[in-house]
Amino acid sequence: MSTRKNDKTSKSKKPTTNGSRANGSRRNAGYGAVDPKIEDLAKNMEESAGEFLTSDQGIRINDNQNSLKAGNRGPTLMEDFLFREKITHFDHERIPERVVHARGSGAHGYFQVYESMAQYTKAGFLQDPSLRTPVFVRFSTVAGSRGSTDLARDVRGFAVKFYTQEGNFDLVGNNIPVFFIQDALKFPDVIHAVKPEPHNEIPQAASAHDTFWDFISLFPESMHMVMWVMSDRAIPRSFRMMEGFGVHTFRFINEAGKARFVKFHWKPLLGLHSVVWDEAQKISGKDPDFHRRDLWEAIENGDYPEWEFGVQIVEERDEHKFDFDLLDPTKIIPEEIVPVQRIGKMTLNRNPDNFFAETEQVAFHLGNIVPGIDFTNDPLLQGRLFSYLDTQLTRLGGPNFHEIPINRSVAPVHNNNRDGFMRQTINRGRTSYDPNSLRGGCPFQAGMDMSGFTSYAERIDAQKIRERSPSFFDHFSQATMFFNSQSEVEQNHIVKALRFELGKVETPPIRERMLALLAQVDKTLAKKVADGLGLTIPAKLDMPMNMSVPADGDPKKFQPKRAKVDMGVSPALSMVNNLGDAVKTRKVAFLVGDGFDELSLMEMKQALLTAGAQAMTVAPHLGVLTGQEGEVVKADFSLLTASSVLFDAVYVPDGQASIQSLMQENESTNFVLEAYRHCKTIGAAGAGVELLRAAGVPVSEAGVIVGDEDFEALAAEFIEAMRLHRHWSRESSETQTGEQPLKNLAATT
Ligand code: HDE
Repeated sequence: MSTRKNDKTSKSKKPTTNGSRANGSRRNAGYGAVDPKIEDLAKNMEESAGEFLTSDQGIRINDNQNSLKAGNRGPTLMEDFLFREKITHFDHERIPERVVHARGSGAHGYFQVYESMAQYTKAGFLQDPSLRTPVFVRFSTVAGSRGSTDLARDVRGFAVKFYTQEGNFDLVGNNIPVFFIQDALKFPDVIHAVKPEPHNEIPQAASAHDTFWDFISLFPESMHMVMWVMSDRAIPRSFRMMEGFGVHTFRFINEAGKARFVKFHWKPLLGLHSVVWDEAQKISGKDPDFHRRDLWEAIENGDYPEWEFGVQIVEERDEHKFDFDLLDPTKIIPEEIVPVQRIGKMTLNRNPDNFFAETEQVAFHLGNIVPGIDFTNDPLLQGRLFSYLDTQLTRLGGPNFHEIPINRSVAPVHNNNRDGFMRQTINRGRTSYDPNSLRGGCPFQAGMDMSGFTSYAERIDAQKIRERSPSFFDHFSQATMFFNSQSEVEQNHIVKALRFELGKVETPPIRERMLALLAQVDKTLAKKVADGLGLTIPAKLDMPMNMSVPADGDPKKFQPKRAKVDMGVSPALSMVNNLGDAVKTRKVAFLVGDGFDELSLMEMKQALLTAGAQAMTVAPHLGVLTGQEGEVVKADFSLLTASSVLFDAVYVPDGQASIQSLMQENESTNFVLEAYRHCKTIGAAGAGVELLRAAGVPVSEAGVIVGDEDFEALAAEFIEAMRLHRHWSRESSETQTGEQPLKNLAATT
């Protein structure tokens, strides 16, 4: 039973004889007219259907099976230019992976503003609700290498390139609104600490090791971010179900030149959802491409992911009215203080044609901005302005990476930059300097009234100094606010995550220093983590912290302040307050064997499809399954090729014979029991309940939906249960804190 919706994009992939795509749906992928970026990329597209095989020089190849040899058992001849070309190209197919965010997945789409933002910004793409601006988005993990698992506990990159008519605007954000460090100078340190340890390159894509926690335990400004990374935000269910944040405070500038501070947000229409840590670890084995596959399949199925674009705007006169510094990237502006205005929507509706050409070669840069948007003096932002251009020189091999199709602006490019490796542009004419008279002064500068970019004329009157502002010194208040804003279940997950991570640390003093820091955030949190580690919380913070004290400096001014400001709670920070639509696009596994009851299967399938979810059969064997009335359905997976961690919910249709055949396989009871333990919605019709009982799943528990005859009502109840995403009440207090084994579920039935 394949439940995929009509495959819109695959139709468009039919090659045409002229080598370009028959791209009706690409052209009309929501643009009305032609998407300028699709047109632009088309110039570089190649498809081989109906074509001769050629060398890179265009020579038609007659034999691609044998190298040129002296006799059919003799040595290969140096002369074989076809062999040498093919092997040489292959030998050089790899480029360096990104030093951070190496593992990523991309998609194309478009952005549209809801109404003109002219009051705040003159940015062209934020003026006209009828204008669709093409975008390319790349999601990523940070620490792992290119082939690492999607489900690592990690920050997710959320980088958006807007191909605006005024040039590219890159919003290079994350799914967490703060960062570990306040000064870009510390970036290599925090990244070296989290990456696999240098002597043995262990562990891959994991922060649970000594060097990371050694650094963190000596670096209290990271505590707010640490709370986020230990929360379920760091193990999202899908890229489509996570928020995005610009992190830094930026500026909006309007036509009159008036500036305001702005923070950028992405709000997913599917709500915020995560998996649980045990599930994440198992997915990493069963399907390390889980997030990549999810994004790809959603787009192929026509379930286009959507985010609303949000802004928090602060008047310049209010810059100092907060308990924290707007320039400090370890702080958020709570939404309850400055609401997030949703000003537009981004839709991802097209998968890349070629992973390397697009997702791998895309180069984001925080410095790619357009008139109407500008920077602030956030020291992390300032450092990033250097890094993103610089890193591409090594990764993409020279200064011409802006010419790579995915990076190319749709706005025309004319300047006096010249030459360099792999230059594509053929600049005509005699002049490559400015001013010139030989070319009439062209290309010429644009006035501000012609979209010429002018930096915001911020007044600066200061001493050159290596110092942090004391307004950056409160490292704990917002960490405490984040922890206090979580539901009990979410708090327990943070405790478990810290017990896991610090439990993997081998050096005892690192654990102790961390407990002392956690106690600054919340004493109960620290106590629970300490209990799990079999330690007590040290009486005071180990010194020194933030170690760079200048010879003539006062060491105290570099020390963190204890949490003094009670910031209360921010309900917006809890994922359980942001459920959105937890049914749409979700995958439900139907456990089915031969002899299933057709009605109980079809009623549920139909109801799920109507609600926008997907139903997939998992069976003792692949091929087809025959129902008790003789109807056949296709098995999408066997119990060997699927696992409950890859699904959002499980349903067992009625049918005595079906249940008997399922029960012969241990995997079927594991399947439902694991789904139960991960708090997923489980349903069973008629005899299906026997499978739940055999697995030890208590049928009276929250989110376990059973029914006998009225399959329509059963389906409705099942879907209502799915809306909650998970049934956390099943996590007993013992299981939340970790060490004790799960209770014997069989005994409770
Ligand atoms: Fe990045 N970061 N970063 N970063 N970052 C890179 O640029 C850097 C930071 C983010 O999908 C690199 O092209 C410094 C914060 C994303 O291609 C590099 C600092 C945030 C991506 C770099 C930061 C980010 C990167 C590596 C501290 C969230 C992936 C490859 C000042 C707001 C973009 C590359 C993609 C990638 C430097 C901190 C987001 C080395 C120096 C804070 C989403 O230039």
